[in-house]
Amino acid sequence: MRRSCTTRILLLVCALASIARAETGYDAWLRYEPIQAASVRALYDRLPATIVALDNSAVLSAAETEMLRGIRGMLGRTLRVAATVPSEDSIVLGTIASIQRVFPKLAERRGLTPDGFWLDSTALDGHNVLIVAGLNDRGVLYGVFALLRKLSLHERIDELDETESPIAPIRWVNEWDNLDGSIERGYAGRSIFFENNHVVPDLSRAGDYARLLASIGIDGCTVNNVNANPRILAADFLPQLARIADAFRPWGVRLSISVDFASPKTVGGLDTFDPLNARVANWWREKADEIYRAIPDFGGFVLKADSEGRVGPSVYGRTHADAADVLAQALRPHGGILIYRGFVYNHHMDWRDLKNDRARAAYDNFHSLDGKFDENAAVQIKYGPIDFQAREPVSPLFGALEHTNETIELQITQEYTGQQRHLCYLVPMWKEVLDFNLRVNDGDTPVKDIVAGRTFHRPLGGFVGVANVGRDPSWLGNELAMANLYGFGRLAWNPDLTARQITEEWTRSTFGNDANVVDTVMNLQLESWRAYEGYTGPLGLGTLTDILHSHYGPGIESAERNGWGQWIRADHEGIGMDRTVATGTGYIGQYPPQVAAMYESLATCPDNLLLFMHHVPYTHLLHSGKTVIQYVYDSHYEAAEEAQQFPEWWKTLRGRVDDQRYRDILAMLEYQAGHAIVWRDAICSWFLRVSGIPDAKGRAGHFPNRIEAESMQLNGYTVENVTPWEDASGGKAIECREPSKSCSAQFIFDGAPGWYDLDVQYFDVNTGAAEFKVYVGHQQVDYWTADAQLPATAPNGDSSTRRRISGLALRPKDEIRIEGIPNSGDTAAVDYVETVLRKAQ
Ligand code: GCW
Repeated sequence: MRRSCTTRILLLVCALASIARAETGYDAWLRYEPIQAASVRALYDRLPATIVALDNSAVLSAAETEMLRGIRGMLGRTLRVAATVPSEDSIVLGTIASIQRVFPKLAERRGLTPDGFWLDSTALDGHNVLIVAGLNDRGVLYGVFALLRKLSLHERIDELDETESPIAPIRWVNEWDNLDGSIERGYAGRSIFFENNHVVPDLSRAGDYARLLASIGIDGCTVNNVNANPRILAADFLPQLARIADAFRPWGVRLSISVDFASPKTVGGLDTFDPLNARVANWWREKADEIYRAIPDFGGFVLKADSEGRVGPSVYGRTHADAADVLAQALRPHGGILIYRGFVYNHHMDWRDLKNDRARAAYDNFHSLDGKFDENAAVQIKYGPIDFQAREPVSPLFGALEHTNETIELQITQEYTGQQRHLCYLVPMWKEVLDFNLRVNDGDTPVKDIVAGRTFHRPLGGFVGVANVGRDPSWLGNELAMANLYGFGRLAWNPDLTARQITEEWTRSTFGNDANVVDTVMNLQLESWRAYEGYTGPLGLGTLTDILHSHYGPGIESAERNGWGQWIRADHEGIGMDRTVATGTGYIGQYPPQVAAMYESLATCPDNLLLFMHHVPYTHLLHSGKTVIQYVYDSHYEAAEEAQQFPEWWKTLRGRVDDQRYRDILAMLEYQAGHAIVWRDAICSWFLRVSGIPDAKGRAGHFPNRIEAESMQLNGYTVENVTPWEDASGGKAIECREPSKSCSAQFIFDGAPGWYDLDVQYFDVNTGAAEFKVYVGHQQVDYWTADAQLPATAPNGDSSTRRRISGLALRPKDEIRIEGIPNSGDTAAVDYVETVLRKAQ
């Protein structure tokens, strides 16, 4: 009695906990929201009540459990689990082979490739049978997720007969997690895998993550940073890794790891790591054998070598193929894969030499090695030749390896695209990349077909997304950013899906089927990349961010005059890298002839890549008829204005989305709107100063209603220069540098009487949490703590933040005073205040 009561209480607690947890974003697109509308429920009236799995492997059990969970959630029914096919209507899960054994009369299904599935609602032996069949177990699991997706999209399932197979075998995510628990370029908290140089004791999140991955067809996860800690291969670490693999296994996700090329020496104690040395080859072989004894379904290794300070084969004068092959051969007997990163370049390049060009590096390093990589090795190529910028042309290396397996590397974690604080939905960009026709050998050769191995009939190939989820409840630190993870998986499965299709699927399963919600969220998502590109870096310049540190806020000249090679070559007359064959670095010549001809000529080079390919004067006329400089001003003003609308669109969903996600997302979009203005002003001010050409529309450099903090009456605050200058209005901020004091800045309002928004632009550094109070006369009208975790220790474009105090009734001669209370290195810095009239009174 007592026991059953406890159990019941426990169940209730768990159920409540899962309701409470449901809207933190943790369940992402697998919410299985109850279907309320009778007309929709009626679609599933004839869904069989009984389910049977024809095998009891871990993956099939997970598939069955998922089916129960989904039907329970969406229809409120608990399916009966049968051990054998019952003599009533049923849902049957199994591999094609086992299904055909049970139903010999069933028509044969051909044409599936591994991981593919077949959904069939049919009548057999007088009963309705809903078959979820896969070529392998993983395929069955994917079939279950596909079926549940149909329910969450309110689609019919009573006349199904469809098959799907993935375009490519490699559909992996890379996580750049360090063994100490930090994550390189991770923006959502610490690692779900590691802490203190150990695997964490509780791997339930790793399992839940694998479930999310499986639901979108991802079959592999590399758990540690490509800048690999050699300890990953230490003997005592292996059992820990095996625990992660155990957590992944029911979901058909294979574990793989990044390795350090010097491991034979650092871990193995050899005196060399020369890939052509027999003892080294032997060490890798034994290491692989040892790993497979502990993890029989281990996926393989990822290797970053000779790049950004990582050691590589060049130490011994060997090639990238030599390095790849020694590892590939060790993995081969076990069916493992070696992925070699193509992101190899010299980061100490002489910027004074106008012929130097980092964009050339991947092609220059790899194309002559074509055909030298083993069959179970693949070269992993970032989509663009530089580094995950908001816009880049596709890497010419994709078209240059006809006898080598390739994977494309896309970045889900938004390193250069707003770090999940900005909404920047990348599926439209990825679609452009994947659909881009490189015209290799004058053929029809879109990137998606090349990397899938179709174009050159390669045995391997595929898609890798750098995901970097963290311990934040919403996995990526922002519920809307999860659409990038979802979209990556869907494209890796089928790159022919349209951006709209993917977005709609994600939106409906994440937020429900309310038409207003669906429209608004889809618009936000689908507009966001264009807007982000528009206010950060136009015309192919890349994201004009601080490339030396944060990769976040504006930092234009950080790209210039250093060895990193992200140069934009701006001077007083013009801007852009000349990458032509005729007069520039020759990069354009790395493309097949038709594409090269398009980029080489100013007449045919698309505007959105103009400054990536050419150096032109600011007065150069674009195809659109605008000058380059006017385009820069216009795009920044228009895109920043669009970002101001994002929170307004979202506000129309109040009451239609659960409160927590409504508030979280609103706060994020409001922050983004403010930061878009920081970007707009930084870039426009910089171009105005450097080019000396004014904005024809009179906006750049003119800020009506703005009162610079340095012009206010200051008490305790001192005026300081901000670096780079364009990151603060007027190049200056005020800071309260005496830790023991509070400081104040005040001014007299001289506008017309009315209702105003008062925007306080302040700097939120992450060393401490300063406090701010704002007064109108004697009345305190706002208070906040600057405790956001932005990537900045000083006032600059990373920390610049807008606080909007809306609905203030102001009168001429009102004294407006800001009081800043510094805290632990956070100097309560302020840039300016703007008063925006909303309604005259
Ligand atoms: O984009 C750069 C990142 C590095 C990263 C590197 C890479 C893991 O800034 O943080 O290192 O690329 O892709 O190897």
